[in-house]
Amino acid sequence: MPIEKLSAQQVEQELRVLKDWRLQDGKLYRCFKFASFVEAFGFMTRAALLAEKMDHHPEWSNVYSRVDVYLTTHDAGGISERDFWLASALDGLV
Ligand code: H2B
Repeated sequence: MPIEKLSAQQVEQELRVLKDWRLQDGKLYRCFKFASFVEAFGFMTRAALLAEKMDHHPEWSNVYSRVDVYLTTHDAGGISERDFWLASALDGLV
């Protein structure tokens, strides 16, 4: 069963629950800030293992203690439920 892109209204509704996330450039976006590079990298390590388990991977960049995460589903050509699953799972890691 192919994963489906969510409608703009569905995305808006889901975003009401995930307070720290917003839409940016058609992707789900959150900036994670940590106390140090090591903490940021620890988060990225845990996130990478989780992403691999879920077979859904983040687009991200790291500068020192900051990790910018962008989620989208290439297979669906937009944001899907999988992005929201990963977003809440990432929230659970901090
Ligand atoms: N991650 C993300 N973020 N979007 C995808 O569409 C996606 C993925 N697809 N991880 C998966 C892997 C797919 O490319 C592989 C072949 O399962």
